Amino acid sequence: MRQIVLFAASLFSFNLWASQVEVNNATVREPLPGKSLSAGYFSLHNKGPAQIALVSVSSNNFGAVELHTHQMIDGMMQMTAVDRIVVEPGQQVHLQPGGLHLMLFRPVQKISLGQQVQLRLQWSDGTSQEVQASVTRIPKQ
Ligand SMILES: [Cu+2]
Repeated sequence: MRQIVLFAASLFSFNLWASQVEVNNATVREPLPGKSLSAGYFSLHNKGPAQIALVSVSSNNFGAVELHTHQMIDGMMQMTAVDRIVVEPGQQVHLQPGGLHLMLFRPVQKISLGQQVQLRLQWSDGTSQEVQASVTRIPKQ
């Protein structure tokens, strides 16, 4: 019994150490027929005392993942890559259609509706965090 309690306590402290950011509503869009890229979304909530930035995302399910935003360039809405997504203490940042998003390239296998996609988030403080995103036709937010 005591061993179980100790094990649970160490898991809990590891989670606290691993990240100060809560990740919610992670979704990946089902790729359109014949397309080998997709978009991903989630909400980030910085519950820690310091600014933190998402610096990269990787996935076992995709060959490459980029951080993107939409920007007005020469009067046209275009996607551009961003280096990092900063989350101030207490702040929430939403990745959503028309704004910040993940761009996922080259699925390793066919990505189908209802499937879970693993995402590994790399933070500016050197920690990383794994989340499961569900494959949906329409994002949750
Ligand atoms: Cu994009």
